[in-house]
Amino acid sequence: MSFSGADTMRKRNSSRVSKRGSARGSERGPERIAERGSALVATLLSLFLLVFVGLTLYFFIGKQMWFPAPINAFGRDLDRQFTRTFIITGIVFFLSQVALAWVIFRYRENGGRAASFEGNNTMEIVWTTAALVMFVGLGLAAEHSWAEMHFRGASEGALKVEVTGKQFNWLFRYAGPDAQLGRIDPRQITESNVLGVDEKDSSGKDDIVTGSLAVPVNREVELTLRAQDVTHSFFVRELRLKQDAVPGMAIKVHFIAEQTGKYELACAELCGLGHHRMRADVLVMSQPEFDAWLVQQKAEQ
Ligand SMILES: [Cu+2]
Repeated sequence: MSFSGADTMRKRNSSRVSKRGSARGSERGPERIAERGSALVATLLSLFLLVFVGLTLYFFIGKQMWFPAPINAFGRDLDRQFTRTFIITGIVFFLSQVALAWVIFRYRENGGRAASFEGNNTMEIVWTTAALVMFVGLGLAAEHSWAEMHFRGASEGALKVEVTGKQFNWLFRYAGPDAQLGRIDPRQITESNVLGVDEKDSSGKDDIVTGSLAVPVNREVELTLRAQDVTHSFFVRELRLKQDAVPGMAIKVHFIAEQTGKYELACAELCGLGHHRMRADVLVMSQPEFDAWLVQQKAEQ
């Protein structure tokens, strides 16, 4: 605003104020604001940004409300990738927010003329390239773990378990002594044959259906995920494993749990009113314990 422009503005403002006949002393109001500028607002906004950045960093670096420790190789890989991503995006976040706070304070309104910018091609190219390099680089760094999980199947000796999600519980099916799971025929689903194991397939006669997922420690497990009604999602935090179970599909995932214990399988797809209670125990145990568990499950059927 030029000197004469500011003068005109002041005159106009004060005449408007006097016309309205407002309280005594207010005629000097607009002038005082112009002198002081927006120092208070700019300072508060900059401070708020800095506090907000500090709190965000505290929650991420201090690992407040974080994941439990992983119990498999894939989980550790995924955590490393997670950390890499957080360090890079965290530095960008920190620098850009602090720069924003500084710009808000440094270029606050102070009664002067407003500046205008046209844009800067060099800057555009620099940050677009930086973002591209960052995303492609992170993708390449994760390529090995991704391929390990999605492109390589389970090895020969893996324990095969079928997992079925339905509103609102999980069911697990183990092969009996014949080591073969019987065929599934949805038309044969009844109250006593909840999974619809085909009566005509003899390999299904000795199958064992359970309500918990028990697996031997340090042995590869191959899961085949199915869904009977809507899409559900198989999620075990400690395995860092999350995979949708989709009606009409048989999706395979595999893992090796390296630590015995009891973990939680939670459905991670909002699948209906009872979604919140769609959970099951994942029991990682020694091979002898697992064998005994399976015998006991069979006896209970
Ligand atoms: Cu569900």
